[in-house]
Amino acid sequence: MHIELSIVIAAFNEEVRLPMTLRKIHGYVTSRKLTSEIIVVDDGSSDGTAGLTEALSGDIPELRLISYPQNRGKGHALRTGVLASRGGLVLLTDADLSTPIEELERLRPFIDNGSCHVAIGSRALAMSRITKRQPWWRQGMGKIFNRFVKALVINDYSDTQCGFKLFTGETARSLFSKAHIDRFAYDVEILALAKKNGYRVAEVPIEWINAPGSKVHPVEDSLQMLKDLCRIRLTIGAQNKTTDHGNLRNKTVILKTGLSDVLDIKKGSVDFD
Ligand SMILES: Nc1nc2c(ncn2[C@@H]2O[C@H](COP(=O)(O)OP(=O)(O)O)[C@@H](O)[C@H]2O)c(=O)[nH]1
Ligand SMILES: [Mg+2]
Repeated sequence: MHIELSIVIAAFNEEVRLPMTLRKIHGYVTSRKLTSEIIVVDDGSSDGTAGLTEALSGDIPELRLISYPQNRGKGHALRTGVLASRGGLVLLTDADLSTPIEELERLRPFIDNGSCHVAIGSRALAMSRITKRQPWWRQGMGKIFNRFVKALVINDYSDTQCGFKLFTGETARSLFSKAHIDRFAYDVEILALAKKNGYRVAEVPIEWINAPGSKVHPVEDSLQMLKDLCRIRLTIGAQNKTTDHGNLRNKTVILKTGLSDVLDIKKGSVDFD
């Protein structure tokens, strides 16, 4: 059976937030008649995440569970899920669905019209709609991290860390098969690999309704993320140069979409204009 869309969710101790998310996604794909699979990767949870996912698969036939005993991090969980996916498109989303699933329709045109291989949700563009903000300290953390990202690895994006990202299936599986970062800096590695390998990426404004119950640890996770940024810099190298990228177009193309947002398409190997 051809699967149009794989939705991959990394879940660590998500027994509270996950059931509603899965029901909403199921309702959405059913109403849009999307042939899909929803892959929940239980990242070594110690709560009922795996059990409830299994129980829900009675009501939600497209649900697939991948579970392993030890917590390895969001990057590892998504890599596992993406490499097991079969969809023509792959959507990554967080277990709390802070970006409503309907926002897929903002990302999808960039892939459907062939202008991009990847469309990433962004909370930091002029047209982003932040209905409920993260706490001030998380916003601060995000801004500081973004400065490090720009200085050390890649300076194309206003927000690398939004959990809502869409890829062509081939692109997702190819990029994640080259990736190594297990924890929260995985997005930066994927975007650096995308640029290095000539994939075109659009940063697209989305809606964000921050959900309570974040599992991110401000000190521990921030330190790990900075360590991983250094690792990405050492392994993939800085991808923030605007010259000397072989066949890559080093030019930002501004496109008008049918949704009347203005967005940036970053660096690809094929001309648009
Ligand atoms: N904190 C944490 N989250 C993980 C881990 N593995 C997978 N995740 C998932 O990564 C996503 C992070 O979302 P959340 O905690 O809401 O992060 P925030 O919205 O950035 O504060 C959720 O779907 C988690 O279940 C892990 O080891 N730690
Ligand atoms: Mg969240």
